[in-house]
Amino acid sequence: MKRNYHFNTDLYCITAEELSMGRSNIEVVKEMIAAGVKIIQYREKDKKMKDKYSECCTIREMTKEAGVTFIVNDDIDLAMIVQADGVHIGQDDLPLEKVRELVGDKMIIGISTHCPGEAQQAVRSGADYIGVGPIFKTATKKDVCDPVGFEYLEYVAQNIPIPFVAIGGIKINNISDVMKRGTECIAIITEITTAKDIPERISLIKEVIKNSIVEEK
Ligand code: TZP
Ligand code: MG
Repeated sequence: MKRNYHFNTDLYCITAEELSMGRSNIEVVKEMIAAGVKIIQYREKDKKMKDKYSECCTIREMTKEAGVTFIVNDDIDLAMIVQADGVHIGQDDLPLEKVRELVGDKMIIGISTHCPGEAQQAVRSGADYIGVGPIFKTATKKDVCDPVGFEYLEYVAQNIPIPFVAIGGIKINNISDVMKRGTECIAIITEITTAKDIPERISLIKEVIKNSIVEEK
């Protein structure tokens, strides 16, 4: 039974092909892996399931070979079929307990949360980690709610006993503000997928994260 999930990294990367400057999800994932990213989520809202399946099969092979944790967004069946390491769900998806019944104890379940009540419920339901956001305004996610701000982030850092990942509008210039609130892991989409040189951008982000943590010591 796997119940002690911990992020073994401070950077969680997510795909967004339409915001990847003409590059495919596969190309972007390849660059993320080459840059040393340890957890990657496949997030694809507009493709047919058969195309998502095909991409996820390839990404599963790539991530397995590199020892990278692979999470599939939204689609529980897809995550199971490609033997991803985990699935990430939202508040409007199937109840987490029911997702757990489907995927079993070995698969990681993450859930997006926006307020203390949702975070507490996620813990009670057996989530392995929660998403906390959007921290800042972001145009990447459609139908996104207003930014939750630092107050909720600080609440989670101080009160929620499972790992969390801060997400939404995180850029080079605000990473240290996010890390200062007790964040151990940040999730980023466009600050990485829109970069001309993805490995260079990732190494800069890692540097900024490292320096933010050092500042706090
Ligand atoms: N969930 C909350 S905000 C968000 C998701 C998937 C989008 C984050 O994208 P970006 O480009 O890092 O703001
Ligand atoms: Mg979702």
